Amino acid sequence: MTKDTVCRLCSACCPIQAEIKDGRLVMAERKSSLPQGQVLHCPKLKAAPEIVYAPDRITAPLIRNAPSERNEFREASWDEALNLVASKFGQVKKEYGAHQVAWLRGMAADWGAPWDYANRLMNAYGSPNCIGNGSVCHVAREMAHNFTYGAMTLPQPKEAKCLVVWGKNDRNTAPGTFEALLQARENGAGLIVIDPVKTVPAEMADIWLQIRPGQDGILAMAMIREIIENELYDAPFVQDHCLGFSSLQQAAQAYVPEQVAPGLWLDADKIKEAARMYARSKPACIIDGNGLDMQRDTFQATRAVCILRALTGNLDRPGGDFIPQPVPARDIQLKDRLPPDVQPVTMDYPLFSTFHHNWGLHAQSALVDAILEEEPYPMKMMVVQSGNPAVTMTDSHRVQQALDKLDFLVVIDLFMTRTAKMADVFLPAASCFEKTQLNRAALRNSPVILQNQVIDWVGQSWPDWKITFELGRRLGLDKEFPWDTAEQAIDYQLHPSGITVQMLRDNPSGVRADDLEYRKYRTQGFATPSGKVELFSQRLADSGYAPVPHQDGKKEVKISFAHDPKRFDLVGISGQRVNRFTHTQFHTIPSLIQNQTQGFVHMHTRDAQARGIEHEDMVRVETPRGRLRMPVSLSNTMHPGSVCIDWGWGDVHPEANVNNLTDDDQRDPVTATPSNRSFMCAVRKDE
Ligand SMILES: Nc1nc2c(c(=O)[nH]1)N[C@H]1C(S)=C(S)[C@@H](COP(=O)(O)OP(=O)(O)OC[C@H]3O[C@@H](n4cnc5c(=O)[nH]c(N)nc54)[C@H](O)[C@@H]3O)O[C@H]1N2
Ligand SMILES: Nc1nc2c(c(=O)[nH]1)N[C@H]1C(S)=C(S)[C@@H](COP(=O)(O)OP(=O)(O)OC[C@H]3O[C@@H](n4cnc5c(=O)[nH]c(N)nc54)[C@H](O)[C@@H]3O)O[C@H]1N2
Ligand code: SF4
Ligand SMILES: [Mo]
Repeated sequence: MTKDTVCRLCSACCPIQAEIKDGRLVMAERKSSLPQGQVLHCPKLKAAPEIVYAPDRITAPLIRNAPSERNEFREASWDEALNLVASKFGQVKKEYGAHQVAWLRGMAADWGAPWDYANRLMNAYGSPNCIGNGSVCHVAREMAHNFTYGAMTLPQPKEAKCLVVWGKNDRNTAPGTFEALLQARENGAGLIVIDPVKTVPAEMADIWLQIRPGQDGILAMAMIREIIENELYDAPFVQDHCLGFSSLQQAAQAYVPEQVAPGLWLDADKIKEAARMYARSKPACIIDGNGLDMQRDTFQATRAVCILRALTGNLDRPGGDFIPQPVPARDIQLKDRLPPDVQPVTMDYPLFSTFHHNWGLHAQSALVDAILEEEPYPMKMMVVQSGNPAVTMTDSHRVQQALDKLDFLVVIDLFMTRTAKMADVFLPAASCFEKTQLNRAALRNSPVILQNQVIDWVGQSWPDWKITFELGRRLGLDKEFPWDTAEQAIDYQLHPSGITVQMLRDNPSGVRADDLEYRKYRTQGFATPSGKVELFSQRLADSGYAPVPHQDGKKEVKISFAHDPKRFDLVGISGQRVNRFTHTQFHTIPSLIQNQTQGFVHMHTRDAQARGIEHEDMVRVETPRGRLRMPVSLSNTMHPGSVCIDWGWGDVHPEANVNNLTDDDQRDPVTATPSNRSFMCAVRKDE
């Protein structure tokens, strides 16, 4: 039997068809508008049955044997495990206050309804500390879009005449978008790729800017300057719909391509050519990605990229960058239930913590601060849901110290991760194929596509919604969690839209809440305080941040450990994602590891020779924070002076964790983003 659903093995949320035989998942395939031979297949999806039925998957609740015995568990019933967790929630609330319990969310259970349920539970219980990991993912980028034109745009590559791919590799991370890019290329669209690594999109590009890592804001400012100087901007749009053009023009003056090019490792002519090509091709869209995230100036750099979209008049036009049409839904987070006097631990990042009504709090580093430094108050207990912070959060050593310091740790996951090994209670979650769920991609923009349960829960595992609802009821929140099924909860949330689960099941390719509409700003303005695109932001100025990006005229962004260039002489890049893995996941799945047992440090031949390193030699990479060991792969995909380190091996190989190297002291002042992505490091042969 074939069933329609959405895959959530990574955040691309591809619509798929699952083949079910005797109640078991046997195969799954992405749906695509392309003819069979051209469809981009996903190895993770192909391995779905292996993942779902993996022998090392944990499918029963576990309780740690004794406080001193880490990673020693006994199986328990759901009743016993949940009652224990609920009693700890009660105890901490009574002795210290509810705010000393945190709920930390990774990305795997999605940021739509499952995120709302976790927030609902914590808000009703009385803790403001439900925290996501978006400061190192796209939430920081989303805030920059928001502060510029009120929403995060969706690029429309299919109809575009020119595509700018800025720090994104959809070939590996979002196959649907990559297919659209291929189609646009076939229709003759130009392609500009901005990436320090020669990726597949970079190889296909008309112009590839192999930028020095972490310097994207400077490049964007140079492109802005080139566009303004040559009057290539959309003057009527700027005049009617943008605020602060003269401030922008003034700030951009400092970024003369000839002057900034050497620091960017680029040719001035190529920068100018890219700026002109983008500005002259109408319509054009910018596909921005995680290469802009995890940088110390992520907010201002992304603002500068967003401003390019506005200057060229490409906002909310077909083939440009679409302002989404969110589906009308109930806000079910119950934020109004929080006691007004307790601040969240993320209070030092007030704009980031409040920029969106239900995105919640994503300055995850602040949680580690609170645990270790007990400021603004200590943290006694934490629930980690669908994340592996011991490996994926910045400066792993520090994070592990923090996890260790907690009185009580609950982990909701499918596998015994390095984080889970530290747990007092492990609650086994069902995989994405075992649950019906409303994802953020569906809520953020029409059409709504349902993630559908296609197989039964494996073993005694439960879907995240059920774990949250049952825990809520044990905390006395029966009224807040009246639902027995995911369907009831989704119907309640979607009520304002008139869309029901049944309608979504009847229409697996999605249901629209309203008609598609472009250039909505003509009647509605932009969702900013001024109603215009804010090239200059008074809100930022009022909070002491630069109202125009890079207005200080500095021609270099200092990345981590740049203070000691003699000792740390190479730029380390936390590797691009490969299509076989999602972060730390799947590194034990045989068909995905393909006999590879570890990651590689990708290094230019010139840098290797200078250090007496040969292909596959074992090397040590060091920063002031720590070190990792991996073999080298000699590669001309890198610029000399930079090394790309494979990401995600840290769960199976603790000594191969990129976050052993990263630094959480220096953060983007607006979004608390540390530079997990790029940092200075030293590489030498490991004798
Ligand atoms: N140095 C460096 N650091 C990074 C990154 C990087 O590129 N370099 N990337 C950053 C980014 S963008 C992100 S988003 C984060 C990701 O950080 P995490 O969210 O911590 O990433 P994962 O390793 O994917 O961990 C997800 C966990 O959820 C479990 N899981 C899978 N499905 C489900 C489910 O349905 N329910 C539950 N309860 N659990 C589930 C998986 O088994 C896995 O253990 O890492 C960030 N950190
Ligand atoms: N297969 C797979 N798919 C995934 C995930 C996964 O782990 N595996 N994770 C999901 C998640 S949570 C996310 S956030 C997305 C991320 O998806 P993408 O945004 O595509 O993320 P990456 O591939 O990490 O990085 C994109 C590109 O940025 C480049 N880059 C690195 N440093 C810089 C820089 O300083 N400047 C510029 N301009 N580019 C730079 C990298 O070389 C890389 O090619 O993918 C999602 N999809
Ligand atoms: S890219 Fe692959 S793993 Fe990610 S959602 Fe799509 S099919 Fe699933
Ligand atoms: Mo992410």
